[in-house]
Amino acid sequence: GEIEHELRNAVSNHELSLMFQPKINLATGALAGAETLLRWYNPRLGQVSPGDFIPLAEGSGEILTLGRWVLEETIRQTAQWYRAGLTGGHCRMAVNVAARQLTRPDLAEEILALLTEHGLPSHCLEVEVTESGLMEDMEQARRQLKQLADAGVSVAIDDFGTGYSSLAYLKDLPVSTLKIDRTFINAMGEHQQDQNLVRTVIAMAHNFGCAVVAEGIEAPDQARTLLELGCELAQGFWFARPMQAAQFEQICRQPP
Ligand code: G
Ligand code: G
Ligand code: MN
Ligand code: NA
Repeated sequence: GEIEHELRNAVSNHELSLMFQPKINLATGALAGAETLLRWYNPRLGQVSPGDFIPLAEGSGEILTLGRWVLEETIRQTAQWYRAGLTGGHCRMAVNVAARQLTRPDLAEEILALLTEHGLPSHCLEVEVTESGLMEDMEQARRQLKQLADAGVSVAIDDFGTGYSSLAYLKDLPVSTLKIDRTFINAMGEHQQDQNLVRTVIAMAHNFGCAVVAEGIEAPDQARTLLELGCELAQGFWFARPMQAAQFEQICRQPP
């Protein structure tokens, strides 16, 4: 299709950019980091949503080229902020890694080489993987994530709870963060059962030694409830929308 055709030249034509969505420490309100989100503007197609082009890129294999660009651009930008003293050990950048990237035998080496090249400490980076991404080739994923974690890169499970997968993988993987999917956060106000579900996920995460990020917080009462339930971190429109690098830099400059 036309989108796939145009996507093939997106990197070389400089059509990609990154947005940064802050993550907030719920107890203190301090900035804890950000998730980088890919954006694509094509002169013929206009702005194309990642919800539309990421699945196509996964199917065509182009996700490897896009994913490599996202990793390098995230690490380059974060290293620049790190050198400027804007993002310390408290501020970690999280990058989405697709299934097709996770099944590559040299993913971890590639990421660690980028960190070295740009002079960014490994603790400043987190990779976000989905449950379905893990399931594609569990053995390879385990190998790559272990190599990254051993080197100090954090591993987060994205969209947690939506994967219909067995939870057994949690005990075998070096996961440090669970991100509760926003559909559960959304439903929390309306149904007691959904609040119980979120409470249970938080307790389970803590039992595995993981921190919890609640995604898609859009209202202050959700933030209050999640703090009461022991959730550490929050990401959502109530706190901040995905923003350009220049705006994120401004936020980093503000005292907590
Ligand atoms: O930014 P937005 O909420 O529109 O993202 C829609 C979807 O695209 C989300 O599921 C998000 O995880 C995914 N996405 C955004 N940026 C990236 C990226 O750099 N890599 C991958 N693999 N997925 C991304
Ligand atoms: O699947 P992933 O968690 O990577 O998706 C991130 C996507 O979620 C981004 O596209 C971002 O724009 C979106 N997002 C972030 N915060 C909120 C929110 O509070 N509400 C909604 N509806 N979407 C959000
Ligand atoms: Mn994500
Ligand atoms: Na998510």
